[in-house]
Amino acid sequence: MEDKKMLFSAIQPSGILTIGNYLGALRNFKKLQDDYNGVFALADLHTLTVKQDPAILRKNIYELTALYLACGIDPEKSILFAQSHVSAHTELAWVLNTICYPGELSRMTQFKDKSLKHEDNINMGLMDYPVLMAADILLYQTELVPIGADQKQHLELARDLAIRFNNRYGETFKVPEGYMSKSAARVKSLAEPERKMSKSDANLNAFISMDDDPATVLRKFKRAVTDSDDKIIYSPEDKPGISNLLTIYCAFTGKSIEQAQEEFAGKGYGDFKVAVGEVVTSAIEPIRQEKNRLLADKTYLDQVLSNGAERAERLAYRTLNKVYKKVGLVLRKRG
Ligand code: ATP
Ligand code: LTN
Repeated sequence: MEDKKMLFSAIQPSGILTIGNYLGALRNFKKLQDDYNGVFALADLHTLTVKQDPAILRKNIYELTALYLACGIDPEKSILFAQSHVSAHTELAWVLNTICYPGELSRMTQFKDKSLKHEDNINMGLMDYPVLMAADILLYQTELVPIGADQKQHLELARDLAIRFNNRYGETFKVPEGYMSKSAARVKSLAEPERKMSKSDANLNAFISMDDDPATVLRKFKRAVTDSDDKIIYSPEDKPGISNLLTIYCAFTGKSIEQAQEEFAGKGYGDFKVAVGEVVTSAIEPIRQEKNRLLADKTYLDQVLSNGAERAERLAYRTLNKVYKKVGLVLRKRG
């Protein structure tokens, strides 16, 4: 790989992604891959921490691979692969488990939230999730990790584990920094604009999925919850619905909130919602079509993942072997 800093990020193939995931994650990945050696994973093992239908998971893995590519991740420039294809991830997670304390994991916000949400399936994997995530990151001597605000605590743990390991066994891991894009919109639900837009929302009208066709996008925006005063003004406290639509409009057009307010001064919510629907459609429809084109060619997608895994593996085992040596394991002699 080129002499650039390493960047790692991952997305779980746990459903069809929303425009929130696109603006908060995928769109930034595409931009960052030019300045860094990008390593992008499908965090497929992480998805097993909540119940999955195997057939749907398999489909989602291909969907996400195709979506990564359709959003502009270049498999020549960056490494795109599935976490489960590189066993060094679970191997390093095991070693990191031995220096991580249960209290560090049981107090994680995501663990607490997901335990409440999935009361019938509070499993060890759900609790250990951040250690596997730390292994993902540390294997690649990563310097930068683009993440959403919800993953900040997990990144902090990855840093703590890296420092703890380095102190105990000698310099081994780079200590990664988080990257939260300032322009990354925090997209809210269209049905309850106080809450974030989430792909696992039971109400399908609450989110725009990257798989929604233009008619669906328009229909969902027309139904989006707004107040009744018909003024297009940004004020998240008093007008969360309209403010969210303004955020989305600006994120997709690159306009400032002031410019958008000016553009729609004197116009009603109806016109504005149609305009939001149009800018969103014109950005995501070509991606959707390209994704569907790629999805029809599973052989190509398998090949991309297989090449990615091979390249990822080489880097990952370099770090894992170093770790095994440092802790006193004897490396297997081959041949
Ligand atoms: P789930 O609904 O299954 O919990 P999610 O839609 O919240 O999932 P994740 O898979 O947890 O999404 O997140 C992938 C990435 O997408 C996160 O790191 C985060 O940066 C980004 N992201 C998710 N939701 C939003 C949002 N509403 N606005 C901006 N970015 C988001
Ligand atoms: N937990 C993350 C996905 C994820 C990740 C990672 C992100 C798994 N491993 C390593 C950054 C770095 C999520 O759900 N967004």
